[in-house]
Amino acid sequence: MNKDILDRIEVMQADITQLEVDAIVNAANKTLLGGGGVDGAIHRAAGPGLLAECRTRGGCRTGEAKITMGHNLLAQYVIHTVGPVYSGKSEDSKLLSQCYQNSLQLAVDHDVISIAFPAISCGIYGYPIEEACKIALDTTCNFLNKNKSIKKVIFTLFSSADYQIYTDYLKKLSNQ
Ligand code: AR6
Repeated sequence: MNKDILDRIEVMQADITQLEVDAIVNAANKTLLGGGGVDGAIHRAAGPGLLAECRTRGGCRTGEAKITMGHNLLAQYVIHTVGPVYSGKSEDSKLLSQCYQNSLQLAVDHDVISIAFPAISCGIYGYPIEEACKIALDTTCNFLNKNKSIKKVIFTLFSSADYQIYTDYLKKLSNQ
């Protein structure tokens, strides 16, 4: 994998709500009206203004993405995307890839230079982290190869086990 692309990717064990980036991505649900997991943490940190803005968005389909302001977060924007509920069918991977692709495209459309992702679908929605990690990194590398404007994509993992899976796959890509 091209070094210029890998240099724009970072893996971090952190709470995504604390990151000072242009945009953070939320693993939301179709209502966009908040929930548990990272969605709940983002809404708590952003304050009630985020929910008020989300109410105006009319929900979001699986695989698609919508953007709001970051409100009380350090990030200027929140990009809300809805990952698939893991079913083991082949369409899962297509939809998860679309989440990354559509979030990155929305970021570019809003002149975002730095963006952080959580492991979309890997909590409540049950996507196996090893498979999801490959989809996240492969889709992002393809996108960064075609688009030069985003300078930093941070993959934020909560647990050290998930962090290790991402780090190992990134290392594998850098040896290819
Ligand atoms: N920072 C970074 N990662 C986090 C944080 C955080 N603050 N909190 C959790 N994670 P999940 P999903 C990790 O369940 O599977 C919500 O109710 C977590 O360890 O948040 O896409 C929505 O409203 C896991 O690896 O999202 C939907 O109904 C990853 O973030 C549903 O959950 C994603 O876990 C979406 O489920």
